Amino acid sequence: MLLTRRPTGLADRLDALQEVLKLSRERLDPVVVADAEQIAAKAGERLRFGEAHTVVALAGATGSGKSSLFNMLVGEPLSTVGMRRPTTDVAHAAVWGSQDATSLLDWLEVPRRHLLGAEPEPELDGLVLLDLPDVDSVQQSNRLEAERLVERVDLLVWVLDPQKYADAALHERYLLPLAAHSDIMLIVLNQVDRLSPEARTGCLDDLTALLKSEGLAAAPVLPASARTGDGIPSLRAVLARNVAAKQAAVRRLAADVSALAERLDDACVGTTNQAVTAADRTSLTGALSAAAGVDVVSEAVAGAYRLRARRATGWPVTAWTSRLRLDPARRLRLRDEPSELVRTSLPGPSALQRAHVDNALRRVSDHAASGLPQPWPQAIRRAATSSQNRMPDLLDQAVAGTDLGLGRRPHWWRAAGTMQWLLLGAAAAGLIWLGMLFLVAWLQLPAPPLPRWGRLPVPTLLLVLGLVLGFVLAQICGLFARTGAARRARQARRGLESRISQLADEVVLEPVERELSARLEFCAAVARMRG
Ligand SMILES: Nc1nc2c(ncn2[C@@H]2O[C@H](COP(=O)(O)OP(=O)(O)OP(=O)(O)O)[C@@H](O)[C@H]2O)c(=O)[nH]1
Ligand SMILES: [Mg+2]
Repeated sequence: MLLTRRPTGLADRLDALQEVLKLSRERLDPVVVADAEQIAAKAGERLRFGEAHTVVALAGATGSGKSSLFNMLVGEPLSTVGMRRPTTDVAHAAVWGSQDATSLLDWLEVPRRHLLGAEPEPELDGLVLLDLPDVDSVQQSNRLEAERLVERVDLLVWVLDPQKYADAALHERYLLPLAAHSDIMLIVLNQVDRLSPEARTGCLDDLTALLKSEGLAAAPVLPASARTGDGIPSLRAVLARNVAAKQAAVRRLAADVSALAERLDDACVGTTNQAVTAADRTSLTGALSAAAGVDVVSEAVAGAYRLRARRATGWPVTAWTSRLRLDPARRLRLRDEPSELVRTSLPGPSALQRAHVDNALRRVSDHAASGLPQPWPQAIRRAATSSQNRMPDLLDQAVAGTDLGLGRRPHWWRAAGTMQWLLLGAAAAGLIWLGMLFLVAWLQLPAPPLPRWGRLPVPTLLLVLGLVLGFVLAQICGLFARTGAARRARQARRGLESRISQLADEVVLEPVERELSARLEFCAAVARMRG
């Protein structure tokens, strides 16, 4: 029954609404967001005026007798009751009691006010009764004024008459959408003096059944007559109970929040365990790695290693040619010291690689959004693709910022290089020595003593061993260099892939996961809005 149950935790429900609002902006339909903002703002404003007053509106179609009932309740012909339809075009307020309702009426924007004082009806102290223009008016301004106040008041008294009580326009446009507000609604079937007792019962039964079918069973139906005064004491008693309870404002706002939660709940149907799968993560990282040119880069790392090893450890007799060749890492402007601030000269992703990235992004968002209602699929897709245009730059930065190991020179290069020069030096010494011997022999001078090692002359040994060992050392170093290059390439690939998977997390997967958790938070907050 009207206003006997206390809605609990309106403050918590309004907090939940604020949270929903935060999560809704940029995600939900702007119309719904605007409605939610309006309800939140209205709640804040209405609660600021406190619960001392209960604002009740007499609403309904033209000629139903709103102004007549208003006058009846006030006890004076304050509002014009006329033959001309519609009669009332601006809302009119009557205030019972001594408490100042000026600011509340200013907020309601009702300038026509009548103050009745506390006497002679103390039980209605705090009642602010509004006579509204007709909600179904041919005058648009009347309709807007009535609708504006229907949105703001604490308690709605719908005044129907025997001719138009089932009027489809009124029911579809106002009563049906207010089903969640039946707790703060009262239906008065006015002008019952015009009905025979049987017709009156039939009419009331019919109206009650109609309201029930519209989900408004909780709204009490009172028969009344503004002409004979029939039913007015009951109406006055219901109003007095509500005024005394001082709960109508809170209940109205609670009903607004509930109705809004009902609308928002559309976004919360469906399964709740969506996540980015490991397979999607792997395929995205794979597509991004390919687009970043990981193959080309690791190939260049291996090539640079081999070339640099040859320059450092190769047989000096032939290794000088390696200095003429361009370093593959330098050619791609891959720095020894990684820095995200410089660009490489990698060619950028091909059309095919871009298409693979697009597919991987679509797979991630499709899986994450599967089974979810709008706006989540759209929000998730937007999150997944938010960095799509910047992706080539981001990938290049990732490559430039990865330590590819190009700055590291293995110790054995230096040792082998030194050894190569020593061997070359020995060969050169042997050669010069032999040359001197040849000159001495040619000049027919006595041969100097020739040291031997076993049966072999030392200079010959120096020349031959210097050359042969240098050559052999170069071959061994070449073998090591090939293994080293393959290892470096693998390390570079691992480094790049982990950097790129980090990038995928940052710019794709985390934004998608943020949307999924936003959805969970949103739905939890919507549930809390219901109280
Ligand atoms: N018989 C009878 N006539 C009524 C009753 N209530 C109102 N009327 C008449 O119905 C007509 C319209 O009444 P109003 O009070 O002006 O109706 P309203 O709902 O304020 O109409 P608008 O201001 O145009 O929206 C008037 O002629 C009233 O005398 C009633 O209970 N019984
Ligand atoms: Mg009127």
